[in-house]
Amino acid sequence: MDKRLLTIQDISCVGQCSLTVALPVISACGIETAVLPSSVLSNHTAFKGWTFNDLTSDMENILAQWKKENITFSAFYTGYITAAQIPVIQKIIKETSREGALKIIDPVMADNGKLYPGFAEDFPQKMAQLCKEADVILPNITEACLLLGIPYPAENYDKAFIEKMCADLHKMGAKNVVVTGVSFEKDKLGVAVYDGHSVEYYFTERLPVQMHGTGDAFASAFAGTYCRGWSLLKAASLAADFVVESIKATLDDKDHWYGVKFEKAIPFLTSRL
Ligand code: PXL
Repeated sequence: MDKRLLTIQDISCVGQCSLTVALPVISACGIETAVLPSSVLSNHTAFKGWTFNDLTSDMENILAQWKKENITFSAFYTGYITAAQIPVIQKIIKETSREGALKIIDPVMADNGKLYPGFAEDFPQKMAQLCKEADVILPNITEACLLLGIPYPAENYDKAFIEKMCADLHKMGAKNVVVTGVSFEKDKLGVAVYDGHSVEYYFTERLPVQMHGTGDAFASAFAGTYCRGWSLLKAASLAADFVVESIKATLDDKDHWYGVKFEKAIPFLTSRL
């Protein structure tokens, strides 16, 4: 039986993030992708304003129907969700997992030392409960600090800090840890990958910009390739390269501030599979 992945996150109708990235990217990796929209927003929360329609009760109805149809999944990938959705997601995973189903949790909640708008101060502790059960978590450095309850170091950290962070996140329960946005040299940016034995790194060139949605593009390419059976490091490396290609495809359009043109990098991604 082929694998079927379920991704649970919001639909931001406009903004090149969450489900509008996950569905095309994971599908392009050749993996059947089912979606469970957790909320619908007019656009993501880096715009000046947005509408938000919470779909938590719909998630419960959908689960009840799936159970009647014996619908099951071989992988789960969660992204931007609310605190109230965490127990619902735990139930969905418990009740629809095939044997050995993979749980990939991107603890989307913060960047650059700050929680995204709308998340309460205690949200990271709740997200930590979901991360405990994961096969792989994909935090950026801000999210990793929030999960661990430690101060955000901005740029002031070294290898020992990152490696302790990976070990501490692993101790919390996640089997594998991929920390994104790691940099020890100013023109290189990459990922630290920890499987409970050793920390490995992959770096790309650092482009002189910060763009929205790169975390979702990374997580989606990672989920698609990891689900294909790639190793943690290989999946994280291609996902990092995919993000670089997506940023490069966006750089010449100065007005395009709200996301990355990951669509233009999909041929690159599929050529590397
Ligand atoms: O890219 C992460 C993300 C996903 N979904 C929504 C967001 C954000 C980041 O701001 O606002 C709604």
